[in-house]
Amino acid sequence: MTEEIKTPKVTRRGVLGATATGAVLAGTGIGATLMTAKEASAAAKANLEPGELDEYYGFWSSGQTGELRILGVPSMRELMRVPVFNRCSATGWGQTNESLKVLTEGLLPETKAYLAANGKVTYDNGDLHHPHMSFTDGTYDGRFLFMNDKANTRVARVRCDVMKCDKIIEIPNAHDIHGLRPQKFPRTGYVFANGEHEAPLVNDGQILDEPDKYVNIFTAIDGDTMEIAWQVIVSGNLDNTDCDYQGKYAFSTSYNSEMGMNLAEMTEAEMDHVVVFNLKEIEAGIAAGDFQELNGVKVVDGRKGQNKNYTRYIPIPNSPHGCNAAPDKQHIMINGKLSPTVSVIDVTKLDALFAENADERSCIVAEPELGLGPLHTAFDGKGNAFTTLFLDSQVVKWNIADAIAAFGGADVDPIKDKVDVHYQPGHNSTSMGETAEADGKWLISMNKFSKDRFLNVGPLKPENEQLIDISGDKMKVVHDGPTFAEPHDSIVVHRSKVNPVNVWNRDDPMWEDARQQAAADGVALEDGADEPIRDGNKVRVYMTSVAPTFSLEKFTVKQGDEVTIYVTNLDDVDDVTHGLCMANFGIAMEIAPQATASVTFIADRPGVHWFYCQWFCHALHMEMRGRMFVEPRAS
Ligand code: K7E
Ligand code: CUA
Repeated sequence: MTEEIKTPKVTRRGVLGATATGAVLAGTGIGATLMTAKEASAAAKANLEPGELDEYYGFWSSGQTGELRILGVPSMRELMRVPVFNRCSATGWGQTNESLKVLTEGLLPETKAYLAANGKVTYDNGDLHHPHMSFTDGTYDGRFLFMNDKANTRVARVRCDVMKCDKIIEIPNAHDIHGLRPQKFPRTGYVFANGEHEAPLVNDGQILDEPDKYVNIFTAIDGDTMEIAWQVIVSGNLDNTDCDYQGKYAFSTSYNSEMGMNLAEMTEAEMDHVVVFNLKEIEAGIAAGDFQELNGVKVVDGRKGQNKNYTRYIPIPNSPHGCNAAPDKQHIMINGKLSPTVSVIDVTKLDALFAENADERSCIVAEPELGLGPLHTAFDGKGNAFTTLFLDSQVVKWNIADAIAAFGGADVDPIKDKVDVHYQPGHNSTSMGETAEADGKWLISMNKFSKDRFLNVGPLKPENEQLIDISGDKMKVVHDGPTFAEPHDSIVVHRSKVNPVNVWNRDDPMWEDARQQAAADGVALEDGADEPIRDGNKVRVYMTSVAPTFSLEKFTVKQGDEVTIYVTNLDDVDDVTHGLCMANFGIAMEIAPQATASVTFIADRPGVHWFYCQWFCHALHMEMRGRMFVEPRAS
């Protein structure tokens, strides 16, 4: 394939004649550096004109829906849904061979056996809470997005060049991955993942009511290979996590330091803790052989009382939840949840905890009382922090330096502003706020309830996300945005950091299996084959598509054949995506420009069956169809 195909000269947007300059600039990634005077002056303008492009990408979780969503910020327009842990009818995610490879290759053997016993090859649900981008030197680098699945103990990666998931791994030993963050410095590097729910270390049905034999596991994954680097056994459970800007420490909150098995036991103690992980010490311990190997993973023991330098436990009131590193590269906020406080850790005081066994609380430099139910904190890069108050239904803006001064006895109120949100906020996020380049323009408040804010759609209500202008002294709610279940978290990334392609590269590894099978069959995917290729009762059909036709108007197979259809989309103009839907066979998939996709099924239905293109592609899109003829089984 030629270079021309990889960088099409004609964009559909250009053809349609809509503000083509902006599109071309954004598409090349130059847009951000060549921001117009209008953009620069409108620091906090939420309403975009039709055709205007957003300044930021928002990458959103979807909780129990299991997908990643992409929004434009500040318009809050939903731009894309990227299926990850879920099944997707539109794209064929969970059905195409390419997606099934991603969804199955990282599963543990016992999971595959469990699924097979239930007639499945993979899970079709997930609970995606925390999407975060890879870092280089303390800021986003536009390579990958990483995200957790609390429902089935997995971690996934999405490629930012094509915005498709390319890796999913199941985490052994741990249970129910919740908190997840990529290493900020020097790069990602590690992806840290918290197992939230306690279980016996060897969970084979021998142990139930012996809580002292239950553990929780902290996992470091290599973000480049998506292999597990190491794990740490901890005391107490693990909730949210973050890491510093030095590449030295990671942090995880624990709301169940009690290791309780019911609500009363879990909330019994006034103080819980945050675990500090010493990355260099853990690496050194593993190099020195101080680990046990469990399910193929090197696991070190970082529990309390081990007299090891892998971990320290900082007492925190009371069932802490969110864990957020400030862009000043010095402070980590631990959000108190049942305590009205946020505890501020100074990372420069952590070395003494490990080297000199200093008192664990000596690294706490502020603990401002902010209101009821602090869950998560975001930052503006100007020394202020923004904390969600779940019970108060508010966001509170407070000054970090003032909070430290007040903790030292100065008579200063760190709280600068409070704003009502609707209703009950969980996470919040600010523009570039979890990087060293926090720019203090926008805050998203992700609220768990919308109640009366939108037209009533029945007992199940949408959630509500609110866009808040934080560019001035006072916060200003400027937009309500209903969303479906359930956005826990988001990141707001300047568009200069992300530069997806418009058209797939034919060399992409995503369909390597198809490429190899075609080569073995003596077929080039780009040419297709005039006749199905028979291999016992397996039949392979190689088609191409060019709007508005498939290369085959008909093909014949036998009842009971295992049929694999490969479609290679030869169109190379952006946005000319085709589909293949095999009517009454439950088969549908998306094939974007220059991509190959494939799907396999048993053709156990004799007769004429139409396949059609289900992605609108042309004025003659309805005519883009063909016939599969299934000859009846000889009786
Ligand atoms: Cu919803 Cu990040 Cu899972 Cu807090 S977590 S609210
Ligand atoms: Cu091709 Cu619609």
